[in-house]
Amino acid sequence: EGVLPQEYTLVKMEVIPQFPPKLRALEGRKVFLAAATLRPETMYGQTNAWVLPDGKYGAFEINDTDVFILSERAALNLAYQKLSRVPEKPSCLAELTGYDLIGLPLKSPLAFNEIIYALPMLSILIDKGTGIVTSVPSDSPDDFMALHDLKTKPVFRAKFGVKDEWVLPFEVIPIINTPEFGDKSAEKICKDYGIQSQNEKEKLAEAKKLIYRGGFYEGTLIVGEYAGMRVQEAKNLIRSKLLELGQAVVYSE
Ligand code: A2H
Repeated sequence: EGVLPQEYTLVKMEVIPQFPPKLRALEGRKVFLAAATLRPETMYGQTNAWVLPDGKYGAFEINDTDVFILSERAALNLAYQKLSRVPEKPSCLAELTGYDLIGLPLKSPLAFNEIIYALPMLSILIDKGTGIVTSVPSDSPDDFMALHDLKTKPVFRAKFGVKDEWVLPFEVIPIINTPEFGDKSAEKICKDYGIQSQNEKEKLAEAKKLIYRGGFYEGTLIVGEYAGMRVQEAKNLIRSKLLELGQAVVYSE
């Protein structure tokens, strides 16, 4: 972790009932996977959520209605940021692993896909953010390669019990254009760098740096309410709107 606090937007990805047996204790509540992102303006292009299969998660009471599924560490931080039903104390309703979350159907704010699914990603750091990541394969090289791996490797899907229909129908959605990388910048940069899988950490880190600068300073949104606007300007407008509508919360660590 760096010296400066990182401020994330936690996007509330709602778990669509009926809940599976492991989540029975949560029946009747509003349950969300809380995904930490630095790119709220990309939420139009969500194709799935990422969880770490072996990661430990919990379902925590945030207030009288909402339950967030995230790491215990994030729940503790949230409790100190006034986001816990019991002040300064996480209140856990169910202990879960990433395996329990794979395949959950989700409804996520701004996403053009009405329903998306929680899927396994092996490079998730459980001690960063919430341990839950929303996937935008148009603009994130990590997301693009992880989805590509699942799409092209039936054995990998089988290993984690991932059904074809949670993955195969989901295509990259163009949402941001940059002069340098076009409108599927993650795909382009992964091709240019010859990246073969989500395991190529060093190349992916390079790709991420390049694309992040490009997307932020040169990018223009091409979809949604702010189509035509520079990413730089739209970012905070979109973030504020998500917060205002109760579809996201601020989280720093
Ligand atoms: B970003 P930073 Cl479109 N493990 O959101 C691995 N990655 C994590 C994570 C964790 N525990 N928690 C958050 N992240 C990802 C969108 C996005 C992101 C796009 C493009 C780039 C990008 C959609 N995924 O991040 O190390 C989340 O993915 C590139 C920097 O705190 C989050 O934002 O700077 C970002 O990493 C936070 O990374």
